[in-house]
Amino acid sequence: LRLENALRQALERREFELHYQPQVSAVSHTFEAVEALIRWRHPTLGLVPPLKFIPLAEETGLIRPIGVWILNEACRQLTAWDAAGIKVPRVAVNLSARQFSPALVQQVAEALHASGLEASRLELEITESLLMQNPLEAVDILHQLKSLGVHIAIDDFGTGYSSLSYLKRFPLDALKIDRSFVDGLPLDEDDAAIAEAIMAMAKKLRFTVVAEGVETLEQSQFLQTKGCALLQGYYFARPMPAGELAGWMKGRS
Ligand code: G
Ligand code: G
Ligand code: MN
Ligand code: NA
Repeated sequence: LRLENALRQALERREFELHYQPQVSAVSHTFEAVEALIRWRHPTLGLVPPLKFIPLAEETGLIRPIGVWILNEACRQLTAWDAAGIKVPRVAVNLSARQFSPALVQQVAEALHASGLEASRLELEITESLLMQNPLEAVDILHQLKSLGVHIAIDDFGTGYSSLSYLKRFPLDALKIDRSFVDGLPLDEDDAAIAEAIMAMAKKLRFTVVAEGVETLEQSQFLQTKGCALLQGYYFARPMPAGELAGWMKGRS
């Protein structure tokens, strides 16, 4: 309960921050996007990772106001980078199932409007299980989000139970191969088979593929050879505070 109360106050006290992890082109390694990842800078506990508080935020419903803050902050940060001449093409934001309601469309529209960010520079990451909880409602909400112009990606792809027939019906732009399948690349034959199958299917359905958890040059090369478009992982960069991104970009050019 103490954690719950602290979480309740954290928004007012501005204790949340977004860190950003780069995504690069698999072919050219050029910088293409960032994924926003929330952290809680607790006054005594220090930097609390999302796995320690997002589940509680989801149970208590606090994820809804926190989710609104995340959307606004990510969009604001991109336009702040624009103003500073720092070129960050796109930001991906994670959504929890509890945020995925008809109200979300208005929240996204407002975050875009308030920041002035072009909709195509915002990507929303959702999970397969979220979509499969209520596929008909999900299709409807996704179409409304798409008509705003935002991109939609399926996060942790391959770990949920999505019906492949639904993939075709959802208006999706990208699949993110879960890092559990990237781990064993290129030598583990099962991981390689799964990663290749996802990329082959994505190509037919014209989805962009993003690999997460890329930690080695070998993984990066394997994924590029098999047609993965974007790579994200410690091999390129860890998630970092917004203020460190410009330095990271400079350091690699
Ligand atoms: O940032 P980290 O690498 O510890 O992320 C761990 C988990 O927390 C991931 O599954 C990620 O999807 C989730 N997470 C991180 N940031 C956010 C966020 O802004 N919103 C939601 N809903 N989940 C997040
Ligand atoms: O579930 P989601 O994909 O949104 O969360 C991404 C999570 O993966 C974050 O916790 C992020 O810190 C973590 N992550 C990002 N890159 C790597 C990586 O190369 N290796 C590992 N082990 N974790 C990573
Ligand atoms: Mn994600
Ligand atoms: Na993921």
